[in-house]
Amino acid sequence: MGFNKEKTKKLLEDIDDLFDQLPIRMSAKHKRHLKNVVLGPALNEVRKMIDDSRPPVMMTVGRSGHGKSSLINALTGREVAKVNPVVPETQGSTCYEVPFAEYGATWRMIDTRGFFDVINPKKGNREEAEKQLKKEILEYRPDIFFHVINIKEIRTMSKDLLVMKDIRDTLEKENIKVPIVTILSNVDILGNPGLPIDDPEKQGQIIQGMNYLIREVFQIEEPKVKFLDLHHPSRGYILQEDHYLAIIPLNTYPDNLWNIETLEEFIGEVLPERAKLDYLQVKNQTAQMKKFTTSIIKRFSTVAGGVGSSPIPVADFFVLTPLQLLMIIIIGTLAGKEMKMETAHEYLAAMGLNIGAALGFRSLAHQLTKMIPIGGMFISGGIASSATYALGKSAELYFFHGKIIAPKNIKGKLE
Ligand SMILES: Nc1nc2c(ncn2[C@@H]2O[C@H](COP(=O)(O)OP(=O)(O)OP(=O)(O)O)[C@@H](O)[C@H]2O)c(=O)[nH]1
Ligand SMILES: [Mg+2]
Repeated sequence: MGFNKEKTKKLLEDIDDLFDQLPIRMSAKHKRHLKNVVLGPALNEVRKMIDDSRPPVMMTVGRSGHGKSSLINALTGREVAKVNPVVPETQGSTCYEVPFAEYGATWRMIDTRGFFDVINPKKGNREEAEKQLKKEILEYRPDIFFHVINIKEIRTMSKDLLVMKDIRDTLEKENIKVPIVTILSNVDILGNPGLPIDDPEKQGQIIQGMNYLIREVFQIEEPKVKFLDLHHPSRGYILQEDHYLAIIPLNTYPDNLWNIETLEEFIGEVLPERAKLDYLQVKNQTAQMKKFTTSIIKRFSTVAGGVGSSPIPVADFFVLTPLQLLMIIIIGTLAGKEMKMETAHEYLAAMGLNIGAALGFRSLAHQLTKMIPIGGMFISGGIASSATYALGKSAELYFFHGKIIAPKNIKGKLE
């Protein structure tokens, strides 16, 4: 599974070869033209998607023992960061490159320590902490930032929270976005530790904690709050007027994880596009992946429309098949299949096409064109693009939902 760079390179070369083997009678000049306007841009699109993508960068801050390392482990699902080690006095960070070999993805997790432990109300070391932390932020440029606070100590943390807000505000003036999520950890031991987290009494205490933050610490009088989960306010808020400053309560204790999925989903929504692929593949979030798929289908359909600059005979519709096969494989890969030709075979076979393992590309291409609704003698750009769109949607329904709906029965059009 996954888009590792080597596999992508190989697949793009194979697709390129396929184009050269196309059984078409058109002139070499025309064929070259189509390669330049249709296949070339599609291959570049995929190359760019893979080359541009980079690991998501996530950073934790917070007081010692509040659960920063536990959060990193809960998110990655591994023991990446040491939990509860002997407390050293130095400030600084550890950067963990976390490989997910099975997806060809990597995450960069930065576990900081000590910044806030120096903020002492009497000594007032706030400036020093702020300066240090800014330096680290500029060095690592996190896509998202987790300020971890033990919910039981929330009433003594206002200084830390305001420091974070200050840092964010000053960096934003310099056009550096620092999306902060305030994590309220240890909700399991809030109130009566014997009660389950979903107990109404505990839920009420969690909500009180979040409201306290908003009203007493950030001093927002009439907060416009969006619940991250409509049916469960206790699962977290986004402060709307405050540029997705989110508050998410969690239990990151390994045996009793609670609400991690709300945070995971939120991360998937706010990461920059380039960092999404590596994140979403690992987290396998169907809703976000489908958004990605939709944009791929649209791009490929638009590119397929490029044939229209010179309408081609229906018999030569083959020219689009390398592009369409590539699209099918990409959609399959986004849904968790392997990035190789067999993934397209699997889809075509599921659609009832006769694809024996021994069949060569020529018959594969032929079968594919049979499935696509086209009327008339010539294909214009519009038809090429709507046919490609229908094929993409059909592949999406198959790979993401296991539904078998032929492209000609796809409703809805490319907007
Ligand atoms: N019950 C409970 N325990 C937690 C939770 N999060 C962390 N812990 C425990 O709290 C202790 C400290 O957690 P760490 O993740 O090491 O905290 P840290 O912020 O990384 O601490 P430093 O590395 O010292 O700065 C460990 O024993 C964790 O198991 C939580 O949500 N619930
Ligand atoms: Mg730690």
